[in-house]
Amino acid sequence: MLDNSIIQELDTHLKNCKKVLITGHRFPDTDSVGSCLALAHHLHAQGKIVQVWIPGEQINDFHYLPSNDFLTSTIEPDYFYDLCIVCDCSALDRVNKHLFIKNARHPFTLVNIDHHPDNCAFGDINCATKVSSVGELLFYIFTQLQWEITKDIAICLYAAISFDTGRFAYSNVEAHTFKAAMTLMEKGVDTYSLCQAMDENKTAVDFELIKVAIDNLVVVEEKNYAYTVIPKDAPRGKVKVIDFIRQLKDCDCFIVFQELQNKLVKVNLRSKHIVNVSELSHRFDGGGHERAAGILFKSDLDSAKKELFAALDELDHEA
Ligand SMILES: [Mn+2]
Repeated sequence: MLDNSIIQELDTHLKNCKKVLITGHRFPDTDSVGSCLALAHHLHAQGKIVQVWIPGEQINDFHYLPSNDFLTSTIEPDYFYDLCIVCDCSALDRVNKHLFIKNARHPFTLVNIDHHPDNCAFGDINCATKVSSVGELLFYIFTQLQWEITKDIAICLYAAISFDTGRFAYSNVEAHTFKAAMTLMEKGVDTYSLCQAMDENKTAVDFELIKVAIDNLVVVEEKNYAYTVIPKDAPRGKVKVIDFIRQLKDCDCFIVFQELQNKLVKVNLRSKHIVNVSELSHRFDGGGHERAAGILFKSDLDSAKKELFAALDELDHEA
């Protein structure tokens, strides 16, 4: 999985640091935040000062993760950390407000822990490999270094893995993913309650949003894709629309265009077997995995749609 020398190097730096900043990507998800928190619990137990910084985002959405007050949306400018860990990011600019890290004047070691195939090794220490989730990767790091996996850490890692594998359903699941999940469950994770808190928690507004998504669903049968559009005045649900759309049968590629504001469109991409959505997203400075990726278009909805469909057509012709 990971080179042992890298894991040992990570261990040395974690042992020697005093003050740590941990962060993940913008539009945070449970893999990113769960991984950050698992590391925070470990480092705190080792006597380190730790903050998990998720700037400007809804950190309350992750209430089901034991956070021990590590989680913060703002960081003091004089929080001089000597170690910074970035989880679940292929590049540093995936972090919201990454300039706080990039332009920091004090010396620190930058650690990159990620599972994206396009990771650009931006850290001083790079723990990046292809595995279901950063949660699963951390499970191996914890195991190999014999770091104690407490119940709180197990909850964070299990939630991270469950999220990134669509509750152990996606193509990124391997036999070792289940083994990791089993070991974590044995540490006392109440997987049923956790699953309910993570997924079976939709509000009426979420369902109104799903209604908009279904109303706007377009199936382009001859091109093997389906998409929907969420305009900016749609109900502000938190539900992941793409997870519903992707359940449509006989389609390979799924797209959700979500208008965040004027000339800012977030696009979620999923595919089942054929389209490499990581490659597709790279054409627009996006990123992700072969079967799940995202793009942020700084243009209006119509242009975003046009550009993306043109690129999909091109891929189709290249194939
Ligand atoms: Mn991830």
